[in-house]
Amino acid sequence: MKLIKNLALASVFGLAAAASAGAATLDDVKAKGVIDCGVSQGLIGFSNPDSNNNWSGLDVDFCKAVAAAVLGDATKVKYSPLNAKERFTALQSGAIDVLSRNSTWTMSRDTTLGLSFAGVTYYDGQGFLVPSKLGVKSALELGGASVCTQTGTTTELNLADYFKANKMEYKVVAFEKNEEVLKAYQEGRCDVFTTDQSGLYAERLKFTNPAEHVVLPEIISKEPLGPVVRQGDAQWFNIVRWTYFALLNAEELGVTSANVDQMKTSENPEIQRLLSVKVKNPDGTEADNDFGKGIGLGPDWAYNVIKQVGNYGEIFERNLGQSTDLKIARGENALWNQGGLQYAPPVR
Ligand SMILES: N[C@@H](CCC(=O)N[C@@H](CS)C(=O)NCC(=O)O)C(=O)O
Repeated sequence: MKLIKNLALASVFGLAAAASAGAATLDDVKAKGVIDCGVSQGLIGFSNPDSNNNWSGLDVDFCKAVAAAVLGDATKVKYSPLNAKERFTALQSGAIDVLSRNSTWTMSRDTTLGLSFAGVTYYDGQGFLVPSKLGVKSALELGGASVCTQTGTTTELNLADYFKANKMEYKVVAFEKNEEVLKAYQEGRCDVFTTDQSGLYAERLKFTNPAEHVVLPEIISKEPLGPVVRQGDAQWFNIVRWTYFALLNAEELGVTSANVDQMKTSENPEIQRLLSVKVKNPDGTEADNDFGKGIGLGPDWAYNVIKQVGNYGEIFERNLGQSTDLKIARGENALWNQGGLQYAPPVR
């Protein structure tokens, strides 16, 4: 209800509503005791509800991590399922506090919507899914194909670029709702389904016979997916950004949900700073090592995140890794010192 009201408001007042909703998100969140987090309408591994409306996924765990950092309780999240088209308006209007919904960081989204991307929680790229019976082995064989996709996404734009660059004709079959896209593809109303590669693997799991569909080898774009906040609230931006960095630093330092209590006695100064462990200075005075203050949070901000949600590696494995149906390799999402791109500045 609130969402619908706010969406209507946003369309009336446009960016004026965005500006007024821009400041002091931390105070709002503390006052209401919950974080309103925008997620997808259902994408396995990223944000997906079960039959009891319990949400899970990497994007959901990120909402939980922010709630743990800010409110000390990862369960204090209200999920707003949003389709691709409505997601940014929901954030602009103030209906949600953070958008954590497989959203690609692009220049126009970052600079013209009154919004800011806080990091890249998942490096992705766009791919194609086709029925195996078509015998297609490469995207370069797709000339003349009809392609199913969702409106309001980077997907439709990359599709146009790719076919143009390769001088191939194609027909778009686009829908606002993901379920309509999937239905059309499964009913054979298009030859190809295209989206972020992680999305292809996730959606294929919903099909009656997943093995009858293949993901083609080409990756046609960069899709850096990450959380988004309103522009103009530097403190909230820093909270969201440093929650993400805390997840990465915890993994790099070997701090996990299972060992974080023991880690409080670690002699490693980087771990001491991450967990705000008080230490003695050489002159005998005490350093509080409290970096939470800089983002308006308590000293346990990162401890609560790690204890309740785990580090980035734990989140990845739980939602996307080898123990899940998706079985996605860490690849570009490995830490920088393990051959990947995930890199966080230090806490100091
Ligand atoms: N990363 C792309 C695509 C994101 C996207 O919306 N993908 C679709 C297809 S997998 C999706 O997640 N749909 C789920 C939904 O609408 O709830 C973007 O930011 O535009």
